[in-house]
Amino acid sequence: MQKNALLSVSDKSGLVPFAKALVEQHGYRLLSTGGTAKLLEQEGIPVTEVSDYTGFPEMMEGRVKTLHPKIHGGLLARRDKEEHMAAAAEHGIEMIDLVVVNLYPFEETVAKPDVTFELAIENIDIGGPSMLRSAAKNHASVSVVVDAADYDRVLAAMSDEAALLKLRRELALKVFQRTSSYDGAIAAYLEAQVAEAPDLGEISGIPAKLDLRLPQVQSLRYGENPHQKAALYGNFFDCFEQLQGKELSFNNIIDITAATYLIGEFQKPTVAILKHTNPCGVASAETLVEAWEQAFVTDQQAPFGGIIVVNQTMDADLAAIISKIFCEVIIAPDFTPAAREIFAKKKNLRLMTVKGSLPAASLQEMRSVVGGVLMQDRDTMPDRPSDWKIVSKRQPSDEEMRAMIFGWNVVKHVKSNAIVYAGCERTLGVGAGQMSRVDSSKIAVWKAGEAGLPLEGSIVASDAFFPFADGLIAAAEAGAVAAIQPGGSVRDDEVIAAADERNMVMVFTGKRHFKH
Ligand code: 93A
Repeated sequence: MQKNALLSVSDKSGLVPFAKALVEQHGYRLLSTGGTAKLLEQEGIPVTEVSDYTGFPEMMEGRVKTLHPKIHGGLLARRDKEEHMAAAAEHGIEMIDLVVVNLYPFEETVAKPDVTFELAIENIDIGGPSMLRSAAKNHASVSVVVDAADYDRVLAAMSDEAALLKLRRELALKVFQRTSSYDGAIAAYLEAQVAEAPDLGEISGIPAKLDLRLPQVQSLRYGENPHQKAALYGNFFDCFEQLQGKELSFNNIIDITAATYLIGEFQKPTVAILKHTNPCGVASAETLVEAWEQAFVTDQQAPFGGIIVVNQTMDADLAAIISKIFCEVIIAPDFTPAAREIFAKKKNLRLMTVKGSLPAASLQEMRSVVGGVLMQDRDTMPDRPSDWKIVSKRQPSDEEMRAMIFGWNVVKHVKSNAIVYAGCERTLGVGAGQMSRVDSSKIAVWKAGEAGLPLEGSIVASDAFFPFADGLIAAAEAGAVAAIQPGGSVRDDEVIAAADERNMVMVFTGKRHFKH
């Protein structure tokens, strides 16, 4: 009787000599799917296309090639059962004695960094595993080869009936091992996709399901207050290294996070001093020492017990100045050995370095709420001055523009309602966390007054729109000559008119930066 072998492989290595031997030495007729048949034809090996045998073309972009009763009947029919053989004869189904299949390269596909979900799905092989399973189930009569390394063993066993039967059982086992690991890889990929699936497809990185299995990395002495127990979870210490000082407190960790995000806005040498997550003084300059002087004068009291963050290696010059002040934490990309030596005398002072860039996890932030957590993308979408609109009659000078960019970068990091008065790359007064925007403005003006910093010629930055003209008028009276705000109030016209009357510049950013 004519023996049939079905060959359908994605990885075609070693196939040609194997196929040749099947035909020439063992008298097989070969059935093959499109790509495999093409290769065999090119090599002059006689082959029948599965589509010619079944009478059905390969269709749906190859999704349906071998899923046909003439294939699966030929693989699954029990040769020892009359009824099976009669059904096969009735439907023109020939027996298939040997199946050689390896699968669409799913694992290799999803291992590529740029793989799309669609490509991964298309690489889920359906017909191949179906044939492998049919043949493996019927290994009493069918040899099934899923691994090219077995080609020679199969050929060798063909002349020995007992050896072939024994080998078939082993080959069947290999099939189920392979299909189960293949399905395992698909399941693992989909599991990761489901976990990462954007909720409603709107915000990237916001998972449909949150599985917070973060390890506890440090139990903290206490929480926000001494009577509250607390611990730190996750990868905080992948991002920061503590060089010296007392153990970090719960509040320190929150402040370090706020300080790191704030300093990330600036490229020029910049110093920021924070207290309770709010910046009290920020300045950029040619050197850190100059930046420090300007940041510090904004608020000379608040830094006591506060956090200082810089964006360049801190040297001994600045270390000598800062070491005279009592602060809780200093954060820098690095410290020179001389700076380290100065700070070493202050045993309790916590020195932190930032290790590389922040992990992807920090692109989102979480807050606990009754019965759960809220997650959102961090407010990191860049603000491009080229997207801003100058809505006033007067155009800003270069210096005013620089001051507005600076003020806008700071106000983003101040608790709402947030008002920042700034000069060219330095804060002059900060008003944070008030229930009314006008009150925040009043506090900022008062703070500037306390610091002896005149606001004449300053700019004012507001994290959300001025709902009425009163806030803007108050800023103008305090000395501001330009205002930067998102815009979008129903009374924008009145606010712009008030700016024009006072010859002020007004910039609408189109984007607000609430920080609740
Ligand atoms: O798309 S499939 O799941 N549908 C099928 O009916 C089918 N039959 C065989 N994939 C199918 N195959 C797979 O095609 C095999 O497992 C093999 O990996 C590949 C060989 O295709 P070609 O011979 O065209 O290169």
